[in-house]
Amino acid sequence: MELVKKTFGRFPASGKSGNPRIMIVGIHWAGKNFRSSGQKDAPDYLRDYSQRYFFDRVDPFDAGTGAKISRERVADMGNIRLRSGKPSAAITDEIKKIIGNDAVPLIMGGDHSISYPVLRSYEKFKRIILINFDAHLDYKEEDEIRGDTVMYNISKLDNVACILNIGTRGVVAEKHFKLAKRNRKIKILARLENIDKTLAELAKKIRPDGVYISLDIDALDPSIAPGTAYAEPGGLTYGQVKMIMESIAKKFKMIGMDVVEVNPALDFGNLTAGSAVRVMMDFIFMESKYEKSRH
Ligand SMILES: [Mn+2]
Repeated sequence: MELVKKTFGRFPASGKSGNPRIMIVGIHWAGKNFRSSGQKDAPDYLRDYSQRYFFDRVDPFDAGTGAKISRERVADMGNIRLRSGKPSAAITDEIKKIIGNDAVPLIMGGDHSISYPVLRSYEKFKRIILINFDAHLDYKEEDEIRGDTVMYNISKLDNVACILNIGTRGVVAEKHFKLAKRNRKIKILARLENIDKTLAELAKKIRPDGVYISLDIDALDPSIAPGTAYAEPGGLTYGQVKMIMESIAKKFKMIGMDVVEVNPALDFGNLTAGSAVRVMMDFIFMESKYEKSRH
């Protein structure tokens, strides 16, 4: 790991606090994305923006939900040192260590391809539900791990029982969409108001031992997240994502999250950074708020 001077939200850097539950990690990797490679700059861009919080001095409190956490609960581990040629192995190794300590990784990508080496680290979980907030299904049936093939490849992992897509709306080749629908692990949430019912059905059917959230920032509406390579109108509002996050936290053990595809070079007035950082905070709040009420 490479420690950073400016930590996310000014939370303690790794090693300086006792036994953090949430470990923030940056992965500055933009894989084989042909549209742009700016996603690799996102981790430190989001950290810069998050300096407006002062969690080195005050405990985070969300006036919207009443959630409060101790700042000792979170640590910023810095960025994963990517070995040249083998970034994917380095990612899997580092995330495995975090999971091995019973901590929850909160990851800043990077392009969407990073979710594959991350999910591969979750060996100790056997029936994961992956909630994929994304305008696209990222489902091309090709073995090379890229942003547009990542969910196909994750669907082949034994420990991932289901991928629930939320925010799907991009203009794509119908062929890939049809192939995705044929895969019994892939689900698409058609109507947001059905979220609680859908989660309840999945809980019953799969009995997951953990839920992992992947947030491709293009799931959000471009009016609040323009800084991404494949922005599509008609996306989720911040409030919708927050509501869904709370629904997930009430029901399931949250085992990790990534926020991917933020491209600082395409951002406008820090809007994308503001949305991404706030959703990350909500993950921290919700994971903590419902920790004791589950199971
Ligand atoms: Mn994606």
